[in-house]
Amino acid sequence: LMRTGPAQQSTVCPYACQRRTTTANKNKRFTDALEVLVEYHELTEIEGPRVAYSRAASVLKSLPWTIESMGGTEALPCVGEKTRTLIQEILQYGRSFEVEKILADERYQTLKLFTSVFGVGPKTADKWYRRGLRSFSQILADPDVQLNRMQQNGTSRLQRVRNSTSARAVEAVVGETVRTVAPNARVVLTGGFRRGKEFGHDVDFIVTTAEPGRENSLLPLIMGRLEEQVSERIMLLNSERLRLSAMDYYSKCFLILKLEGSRVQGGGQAVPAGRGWRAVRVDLVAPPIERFAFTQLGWTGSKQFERDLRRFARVERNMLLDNHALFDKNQFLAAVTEKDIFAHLGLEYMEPWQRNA
Ligand code: TTP
Ligand code: MN
Ligand code: MN
Ligand code: MN
Repeated sequence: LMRTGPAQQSTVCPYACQRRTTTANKNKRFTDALEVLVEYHELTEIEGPRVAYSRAASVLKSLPWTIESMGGTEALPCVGEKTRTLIQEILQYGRSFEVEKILADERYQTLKLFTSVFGVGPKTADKWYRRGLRSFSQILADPDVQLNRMQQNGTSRLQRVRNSTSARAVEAVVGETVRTVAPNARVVLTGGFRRGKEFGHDVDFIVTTAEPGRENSLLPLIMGRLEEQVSERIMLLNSERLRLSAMDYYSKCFLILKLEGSRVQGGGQAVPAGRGWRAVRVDLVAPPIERFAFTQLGWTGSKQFERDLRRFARVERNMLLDNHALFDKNQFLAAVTEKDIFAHLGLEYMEPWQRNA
């Protein structure tokens, strides 16, 4: 059998943490379709296909060529029969019927709308859907639905696509605030914008100080300062301090900042979309300085890159990696920089912009 296509010339590694994946995705038409399937299974909380489709999408994003025929696709790791059928369908018809069906599905559309609110997950969204609710106005009008403060602000049309221009504006504001309250503290950008993404749903920062134990008092200070700063430039609409999350125990806050262009709006309540301002979701995390490298590696993402990095550590190295530490058996492997962690794992270093898996 004669096979064509670049797949045989270069081997594609099975783990995302071994592939250099930039934002220049040459197979967007396939990965967009796969991501609808990922999202559908996420919203309906079906784990198996979600994992399989995310891995397949991640492999296609890393390819330095565009798939133009089925030749060679069988050699790609993590690309199974269902994904190959999808690729074939898109090559042949320009679209996938399964994906189109999902996109037209009322339940999918409603769950997607509801989970776009910060603080609303698939469970809450599904509960509202089963109550017959289909829109934000119906939710707000339902006397039996209780929204917490974060969800209330999230429903007020605050979620907007952010480009790196507003990411830099947020960086300036957060940096200035931190310099005011803690001149020795350091703020570094992490998350999607550190990976060089053009759009994101929030801006992520790590805040550290060299003074041991000080990291836990940093965020309350920063939050306090931001709360005072209701000025023409910035407004804190909401904040929630969260210690425990599924991913790490560091002191953190998830907040919404208002970058002001013209007018100041009052209160922590719904603000009508006016001219010249943007509401931006911001995440701050404050690890102890000796865990900085682990936090930076964990918070830079992408999520698929992180999943595969941890899986690689576990399956290929019998080590345990998370946002706090790397353990080989019971031995803690210290790291000052991300490069140290890649080296401990026996992996080639990946620059942040190569982690867009
Ligand atoms: P996100 O901000 O959710 O994702 P992103 O920046 O890659 O993309 P976007 O914001 O545009 O949607 O998370 C960034 C990384 O932070 C992600 O890899 C997961 C990690 N993270 C933790 O490790 N612990 C946490 O508590 C949270 C909230 C995120
Ligand atoms: Mn996100
Ligand atoms: Mn982010
Ligand atoms: Mn985030």
